[in-house]
Amino acid sequence: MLCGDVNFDGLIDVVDTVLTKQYIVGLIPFDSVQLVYADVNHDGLVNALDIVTFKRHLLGVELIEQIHHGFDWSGVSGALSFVIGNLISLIHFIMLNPVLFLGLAMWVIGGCISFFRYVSKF
Ligand SMILES: [Ca+2]
Ligand SMILES: [Ca+2]
Repeated sequence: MLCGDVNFDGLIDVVDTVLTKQYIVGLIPFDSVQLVYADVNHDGLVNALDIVTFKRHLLGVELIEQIHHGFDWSGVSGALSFVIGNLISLIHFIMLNPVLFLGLAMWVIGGCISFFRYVSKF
């Protein structure tokens, strides 16, 4: 998934620029995916302006903006690894400090019980 990589070789280079030029002048057809990737300035059209953006990208003046088409899973997997990481460190903590954890748990439970006793008086 690389915008600008119209021949799907993992690179945005002069070959992609040449192919896009050939498409614009009608020498070669592009499929629907290639049309999305060739629209490097994201204005919904594949034309000479995209060639300008290609050239600026190749010169390193301006990088082609990567827009994620469809659902982006990186956020989900990041959140998931964060939760799993925290769970693992919690389990580690319990395994390393069982007495401390038990004491903490008893303290929390005891606190809850006395709180409910206090509340139930009313
Ligand atoms: Ca390419
Ligand atoms: Ca365009």
